[in-house]
Amino acid sequence: MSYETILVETRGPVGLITLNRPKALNALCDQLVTELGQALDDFEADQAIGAIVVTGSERAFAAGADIKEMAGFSYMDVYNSNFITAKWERLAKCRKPTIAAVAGFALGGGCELAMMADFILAADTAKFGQPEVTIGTIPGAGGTQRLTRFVGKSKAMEMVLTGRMIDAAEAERCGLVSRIVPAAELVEEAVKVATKIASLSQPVIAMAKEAVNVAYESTLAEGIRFERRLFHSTFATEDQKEGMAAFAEKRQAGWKNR
Ligand code: CO8
Repeated sequence: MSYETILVETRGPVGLITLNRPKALNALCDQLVTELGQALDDFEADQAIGAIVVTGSERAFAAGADIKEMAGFSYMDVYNSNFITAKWERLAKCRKPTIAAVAGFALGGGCELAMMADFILAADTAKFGQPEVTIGTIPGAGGTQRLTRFVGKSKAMEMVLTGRMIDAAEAERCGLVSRIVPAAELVEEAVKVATKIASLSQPVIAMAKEAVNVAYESTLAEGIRFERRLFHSTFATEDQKEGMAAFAEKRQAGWKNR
């Protein structure tokens, strides 16, 4: 499939999607979000792909929703079209592991998109912010919810109410990103981490991801119960037998993804 606003490639078992609207700092126009969703659908359906990396340019992961595109929308336009519909949430719905590799600006919808990935690897140049209030609106793709869960109420409130950007170091301190790497190594490092994940048992990885995500949507007791059920389920897989046998026999496991 050919795309106009993203670049799509595979690096071994990793699907790599690069947001590519350089003149608009990768602003998330409707076409880009549609194309991103299609590329994610394709990688999800491809059994050879075990993990997905989404990245942008050195200057910007994405500077938000496309302000010029949405500026003239009326209430009825956005209500009737359910603007920010399910397709904006596509990344959050992936079953395969996803990494956002962020350099430069990740603002508004760009920050929200990065937070939809399983984790964020940040370049030392990364800048995160929810500046929507400075243009007369509020975060609309999970910013008030996911950011608050990641960084806590106080910092989320300050960021959402003032639009202040935080740099990579502050983002790491407050738990928004998993770690920081030099900008020149960002994509290679993200692909390396994704390759490591993709080299493991895909169904077991999917269960681990599902269990962590439940921590955001349930009580501790429910989450622990859910985790235990999935943990027990791994003992029904061939890969649990293979992984533990390989450990005992001091050899590499040969995963069957079953
Ligand atoms: N939308 C459209 N165009 C943009 C956007 C954007 N969000 N951001 C930058 N651009 C364009 C600029 O208009 C400019 O285009 P042109 O050359 O034609 O004038 C080009 O990109 C380069 O930008 P600047 O000249 O402004 O570059 P600077 O380095 O001076 O500034 C900034 C960089 C600080 C990032 C600045 O561009 C900026 O403040 N951008 C807007 C950031 C913002 O407010 N983002 C929030 C948007 S609202 C939002 O995201 C709501 C979320 C709703 C859900 C989305 C679901 C994913």
